[in-house]
Amino acid sequence: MRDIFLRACKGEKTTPVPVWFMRQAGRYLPEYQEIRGKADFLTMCKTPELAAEVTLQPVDILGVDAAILFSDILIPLEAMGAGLSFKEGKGPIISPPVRSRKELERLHTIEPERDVPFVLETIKILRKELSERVPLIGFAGAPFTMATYLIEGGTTKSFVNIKKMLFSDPALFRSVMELITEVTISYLSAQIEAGVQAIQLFDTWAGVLTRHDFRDAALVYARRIFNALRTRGVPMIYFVYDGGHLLDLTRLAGSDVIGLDWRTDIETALKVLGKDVVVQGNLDPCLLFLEEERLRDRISEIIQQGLGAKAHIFNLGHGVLPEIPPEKVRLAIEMIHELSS
Ligand code: 1CP
Repeated sequence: MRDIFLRACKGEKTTPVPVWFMRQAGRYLPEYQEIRGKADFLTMCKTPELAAEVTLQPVDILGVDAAILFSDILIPLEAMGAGLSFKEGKGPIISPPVRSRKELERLHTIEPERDVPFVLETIKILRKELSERVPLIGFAGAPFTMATYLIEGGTTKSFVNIKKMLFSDPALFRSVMELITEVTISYLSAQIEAGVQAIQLFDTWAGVLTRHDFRDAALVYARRIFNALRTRGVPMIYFVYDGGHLLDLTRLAGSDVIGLDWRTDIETALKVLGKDVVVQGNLDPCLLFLEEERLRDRISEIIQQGLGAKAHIFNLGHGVLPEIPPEKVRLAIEMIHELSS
């Protein structure tokens, strides 16, 4: 198996640097669109053959060094008893949102084999298909990010409902977080038992918190998850989007790898994190619109900065956008391999 991704996770400087992209399976790929044209998004997530097929597409088409399970961070919320739907062009809807203890009491912990069997089946298919190729990454949303969807009822710009609960009813907020944390530990444990070889915790919205509140409302729960999973022996990645002001704190969560969004360049991040850290990132996804030579310069700059870390996994600073031409994504991956060889 091509194992440079796993070796880098463990702190080895590899030649070339491994690369995978967040949302590498998705709407920018015509091959994804073709399957998506026949099945809605949730059906794709819940049909192991389809989920496995789109997971493999970027491995076949782009030559990435790791596959990431095709699913969504919101899948466990439905398994906990929340209503989940995706409105075309509008994003996810959680109905009803959880804003009282009574609403929380309708939710429950999960038994992954019973409640999300399709995720485990997808992982088993993928491990067979990928055996001699690249490792498989599993993932979950971090508790704060999951709680934003549960409490807001969907995507939000203001985060007013979750912050209102955090500050006006901290006991209820804690109960929500404890339930999600417990669910996430059993969900990720089941993914590891089914065969994922690394895991990433996505904290997409924790960046809306001050340092003070990040510690109490996000970090403690993420740390609990990493602590619980450490003995399982798979590398763990913590990605806080828009978390430049939180970098020293994210390190305290105890993951093996720190994911960086594009706002903080690696050199600056390492001044805060120290050099004894494995970093993942962090090309601004929109830089993939650059013409080839300029893109090469920007990729090269990131690779150079990554050399200052203990090890570096190349990624985007957030997901691939649907507007990016797939040839450009493929070209970027070739360049990353070439420039780090
Ligand atoms: O085809 C479609 O219309 C669905 C688009 C789509 C896709 C391809 C959604 C809806 N989710 C996904 C897949 C997905 N989501 C993956 C698959 C693996 C891969 O990376 O290739 C992963 C890891 C996620 C994780 C995810 N979902 C996050 C965390 C990462 C991030 O992007 O910050 C979040 C926040 C979500 C929620 C979500 N899923 C989908 C939408 C439209 C949203 C809402 C985003 C928002 O609230 O703004």
